[in-house]
Amino acid sequence: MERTLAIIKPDAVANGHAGAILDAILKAGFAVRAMKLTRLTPAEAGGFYAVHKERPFYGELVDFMSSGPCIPLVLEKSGAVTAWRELIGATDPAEAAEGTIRARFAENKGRNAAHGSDSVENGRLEANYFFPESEIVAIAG
Ligand code: FUP
Repeated sequence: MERTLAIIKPDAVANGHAGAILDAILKAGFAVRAMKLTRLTPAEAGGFYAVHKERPFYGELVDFMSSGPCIPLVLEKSGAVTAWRELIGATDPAEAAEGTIRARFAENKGRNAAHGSDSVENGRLEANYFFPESEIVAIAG
């Protein structure tokens, strides 16, 4: 089954939106195969976003992602990567479609409520950045 990594980011946790975002995840038919509350160290946040290392917003992004607890989740369903990115909406909430998680809950382009993997390959790699296979729970079989 296709897998993606979601993160309910520190802004959404701090603002009390984690429950509503989890509800949207379940209503959209994703299977939650792993989930935890964690506070990333700057090194963990920096490693996760290493692809953006040279970008001007990298320092701010690492500071934000390590500023408070977040909730990484491994989600599965057919077409999970695209389905989750559609549900969270555009990076900038001002451009996110109505009803999407970022339109509903994000503060701005940097503090934007949720993360979603951008490819099937990254979905698997990012899931394993937070969860070893032994912590990704088998649901059936
Ligand atoms: P997305 O795939 O929608 O999460 O967006 P990107 O991979 O382009 O960016 C990753 C994160 O970097 C965003 F969620 C927020 C942050 N970012 C900024 O702070 N400013 C920008 O201009 C672009 C991204």
